[in-house]
Amino acid sequence: MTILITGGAGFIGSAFILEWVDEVKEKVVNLDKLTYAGNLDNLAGLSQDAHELVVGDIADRDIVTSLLAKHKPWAILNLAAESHVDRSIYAPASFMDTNVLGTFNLLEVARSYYETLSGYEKDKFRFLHVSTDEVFGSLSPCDPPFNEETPYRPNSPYSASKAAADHLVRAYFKTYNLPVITTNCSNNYGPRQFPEKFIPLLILNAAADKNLPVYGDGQQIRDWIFVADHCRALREVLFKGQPGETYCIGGNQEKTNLELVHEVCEIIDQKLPSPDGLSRTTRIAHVTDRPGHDRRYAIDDRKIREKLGFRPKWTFEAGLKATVEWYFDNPGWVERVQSGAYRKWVELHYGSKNKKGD
Ligand code: NAD
Ligand code: TDX
Repeated sequence: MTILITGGAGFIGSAFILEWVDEVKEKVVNLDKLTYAGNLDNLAGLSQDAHELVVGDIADRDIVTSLLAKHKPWAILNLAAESHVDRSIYAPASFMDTNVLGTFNLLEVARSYYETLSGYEKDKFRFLHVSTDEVFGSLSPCDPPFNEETPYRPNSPYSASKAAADHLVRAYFKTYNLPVITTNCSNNYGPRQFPEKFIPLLILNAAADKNLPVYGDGQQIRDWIFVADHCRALREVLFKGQPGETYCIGGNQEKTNLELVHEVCEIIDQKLPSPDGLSRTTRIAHVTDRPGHDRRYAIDDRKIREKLGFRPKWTFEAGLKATVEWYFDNPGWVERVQSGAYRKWVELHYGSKNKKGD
């Protein structure tokens, strides 16, 4: 019994694999291109019997075809993506290559593979596509949260590329009966998240007494879910979800970005008082806003609660503390991730925002 996961060296993929190996105890084949966001440190310690890494591109038809023929997985989980909104604004092309064309290639190869299956193997097969709530666009403060019926209105090249992929996935169910399921999850946080994303960026900047860059007025709202809860939801969907359906996953923990910064500062001030004795909140720097910045995301997760019995376990307070602890306890991981390439991104992105982000 084997599953094929794509993008398993990234933040969510590695969390999923570590838990899968521990709890489900089935072998995972992990197809990952190892872009700047893919990190083998995330998977250190796994045996070759439990986890087999294949370095390659989901858009490569030959690699995907040979992996399916060799391992005959009962499920494909597609997590590989270019995932950072700001990078999609600077350079959208790789988002189209991976998120749209890569997903298209996986679907095409999966369709051919599915046609070779019969009986129990055919009934069991699933293609689980991991998507985001960003495809639904932006909510006003009083709008009801997103649910599975919300129309798609993506606003960034990233969310537009994920939306395009989601539409292809849907079409492969309607047209070819490929047993696909799509999940749309809210913002994840937790250990091993690349520090271009807001929460690890805040933790590492605060710990180093650097400025804390907040886009615009900081009143944008995100619904935060701890990564372990997202991974558990994915397992539930894989085992119990209905082909052709979509499931919204959220943490039910809406926060403005400024509230979030204050909570990170409070934890770090307690853990490591700053040399000048001032609260880290004095380092908040309002910088130029992200173009097309979505104002609010929120998830109505009634469907996954009622149909699959899933509800998140982690409170935001507990998850944030555990996340801060992890970054403090893993300076080697942090040091290796903050490579030359990452420093270049910080210079390019925050340099153009009055050098406040560093
Ligand atoms: P990440 O950027 O941390 O990891 C992405 C992984 O995909 C990396 O290991 C990278 O090397 C790999 N990859 C990139 N292009 C590839 C290609 N062409 N072929 C093979 N591998 C490739 O991303 P993440 O935060 O772990 O997100 C994983 C998935 O979950 C993405 O599809 C993302 O859209 C979705 N998602 C993320 C969040 C979030 O808050 N992080 C929320 C909802 C949905
Ligand atoms: O320096 C910053 N300052 C700031 O104010 C950064 C990096 C972000 N922000 C804001 C932008 C967002 O409102 O913080 C919020 C969160 O930003 P990100 O961590 O970049 O996440 P977001 O753009 O919301 O997208 C994330 O959640 C949905 C993931 O990156 C996506 O892959 C996922 O689909």
